Amino acid sequence: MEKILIIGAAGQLGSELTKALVEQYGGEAVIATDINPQAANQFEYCRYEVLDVMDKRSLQQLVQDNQVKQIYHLAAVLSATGEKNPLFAWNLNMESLLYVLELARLEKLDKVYWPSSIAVFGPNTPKQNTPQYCVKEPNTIYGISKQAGERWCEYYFQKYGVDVRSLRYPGLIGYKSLPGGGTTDYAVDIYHKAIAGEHFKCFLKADTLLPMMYMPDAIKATLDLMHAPKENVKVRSSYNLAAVSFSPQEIYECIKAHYPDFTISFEPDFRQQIADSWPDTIDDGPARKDWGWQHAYDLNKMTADILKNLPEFLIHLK
Ligand code: AKB
Repeated sequence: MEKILIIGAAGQLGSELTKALVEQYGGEAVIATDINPQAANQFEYCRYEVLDVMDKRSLQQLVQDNQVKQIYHLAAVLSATGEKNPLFAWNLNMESLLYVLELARLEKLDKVYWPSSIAVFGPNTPKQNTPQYCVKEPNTIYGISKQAGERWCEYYFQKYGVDVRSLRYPGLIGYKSLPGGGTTDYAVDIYHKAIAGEHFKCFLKADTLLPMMYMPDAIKATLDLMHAPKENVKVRSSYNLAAVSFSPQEIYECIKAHYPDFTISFEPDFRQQIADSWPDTIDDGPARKDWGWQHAYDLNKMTADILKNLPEFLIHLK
């Protein structure tokens, strides 16, 4: 049986995407991998292997031994963590992508998925309705690695016909995993604090507008793109993708409508500069036109869903 391999399956996106892939293709068809051995108990519904993506040989072996035909390469160091150790972030983000693209070429894989991000944009990018094609000049190492990665993806498609597909995710918000070192992750943490009855200290200013997306929309976008007929996938670097934009003040007010005693204070740190370099809103017209992208969740609908499900999810974790 042909297999789908997920690298970085225990991360924020990976844990939910792996589940969705198992629902579509069956547990037998999916191999989840992550560097974290403790993550095994998260994957009762499919095979789990410990894999360091920098271990080229093990990755190749896994692909060859299991008739792997698709790879979702999700492992990455995110923006805030990347700034603490830029060379490590560059190495991991770039080298691992190159291994995967090269493997896809040599082993003639059917498809590869690799996530990019709004972090490819920088301070000279138009901030409102940021178009698909415009000045980028990212100034975080994460953004630089994503921009370079996009160029590699397009190169492998044009030069070698590797069917690699990619999305520039906005900040992703889910309740099934904890914040993972991103600048937009304040919008994950804030729900945990509200439910725990704790005060929330926000590391961004109250009015910092950023593009965001609820996880079910992100999963849908990813699967829609991967299922789109090849000829419809016209952007081979990475597609702009959007749902909602909001600020810390706006998400706070939305949560406060459910938890009236919830309190917040704003103490911006180095992540403010990262957030300030990213767009306020994104124009994702090409994704909507080429493969019919539509989002379903706005801030209110997302908040209601998270506040309904998170308490039960946390009980389950214990
Ligand atoms: C981050 O904040 O680093 C990520 C991203 C926007 O790619 N969530």
